[in-house]
Amino acid sequence: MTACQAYISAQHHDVYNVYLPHTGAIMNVALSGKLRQQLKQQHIQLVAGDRVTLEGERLTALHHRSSLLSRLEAGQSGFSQALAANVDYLFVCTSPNGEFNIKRVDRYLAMADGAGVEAVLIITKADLASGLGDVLSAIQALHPKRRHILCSTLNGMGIDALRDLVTAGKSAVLMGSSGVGKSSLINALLGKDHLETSEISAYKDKGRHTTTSRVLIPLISGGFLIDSPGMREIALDNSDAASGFADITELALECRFRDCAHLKEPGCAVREAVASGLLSAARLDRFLKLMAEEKKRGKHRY
Ligand SMILES: Nc1nc2c(ncn2[C@@H]2O[C@H](COP(=O)(O)OP(=O)(O)O)[C@@H](O)[C@H]2O)c(=O)[nH]1
Ligand SMILES: [Mg+2]
Ligand SMILES: [Zn+2]
Repeated sequence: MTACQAYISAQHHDVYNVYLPHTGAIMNVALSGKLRQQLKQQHIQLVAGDRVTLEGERLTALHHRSSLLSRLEAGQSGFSQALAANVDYLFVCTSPNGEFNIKRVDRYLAMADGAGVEAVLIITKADLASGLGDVLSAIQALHPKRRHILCSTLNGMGIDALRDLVTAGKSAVLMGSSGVGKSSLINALLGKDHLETSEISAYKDKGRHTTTSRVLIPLISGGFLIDSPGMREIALDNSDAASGFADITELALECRFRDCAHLKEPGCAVREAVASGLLSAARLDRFLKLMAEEKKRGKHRY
C-alpha cells in the first residue's frame, strides 16, 4: 500500500478530515489501531495542522511538530488541549468595536511566546473608527513591540500586508473571539467566499457562532491557514508571560532582592518606576496576575 503525507484539518469523533497536498484531495479517514494506541499512551491529541502519514484510509504516523499551540482544557481536568500544530504565526484577531481587551491579548501573546510562535496582532474591522485610537495606544504600550496590522474586509485595508506574511510558504492560525471577523479575513485573503461567515449584531458586538467542518485552508505557497472557533476562555498551559513584559523584567534586575515580588519589598525598582510614572500600575497588575497564574499552574498534565 502506498503511503502519502497529509495534514489534519478537522476531527469529528473518530473521523479525521485530512488534506493531501500532493493531489489536493480532502478525505475522511480513521486512525490505524497502532497509531491510536501510540497517541493514547503518549497523551497526544491530533490537531489541525498536524502532518501525518496516510496509508489507504488509515493514518499510521504523526510527524514531528515544529510548533504546538495549546491551552488548558475547560473545566478542572488539568489536561492540555492542543489548538494548532506547525504554524509560524498566531494571528491574534481583535476588533475595536468594544471587543478589544488587552488582558486577552496578553494571554494570546503568552501562549504564542510559550510555543515559540510569532504573534501578529490583527486589528479587524479597522473601518470602525471609534475605539481604534484606544486599541492602538494599548498596542504601542506593549514591550517588546509586536507586529500589528490594521485590516478591514470592507475596504481592503491590510489584506495585502497579511497575504505577504503567508505567501512565503508560512502557515498561520487565526484566533480571537467569535464574530471578530476571522472567517471574513480568510475569505478576503483567498479572494473568494471560502468559509461561511456570520452576521454580527450591531448591538451586541457579538457574532453568531458559525461552525465550519474544514478548519485548515491550504495556500498555493505550500503553507496553510487555520480558522478556529471563538474561544471564551484562554486558560494558559505552556505559556510564557514574562517574555511579553520585558520592560518589567528589565526593571526587576534593579530590585534590591533577586526574588522581589514587586509588592511591598524595600528597594523595588519596579514599584519605583510606577511611582515615578515610568510604568503604568495597570500594566504591572496585568503582569503580576499572569505570573501568579503561571506559578499556581505549576506542572500540568498532558
Ligand atoms: N465593519 C466590518 N465588519 C466586518 C469586517 N469583517 C467582518 N465583519 C463582519 O463581522 C461579522 C463576523 O464575521 P466572521 O468572519 O463570521 O467572524 P468570525 O466569527 O471571527 O469568523 C460578520 O457580520 C461580518 O460581516 C470588517 O472588516 N468590517
Ligand atoms: Mg468564523
Ligand atoms: Zn521589585
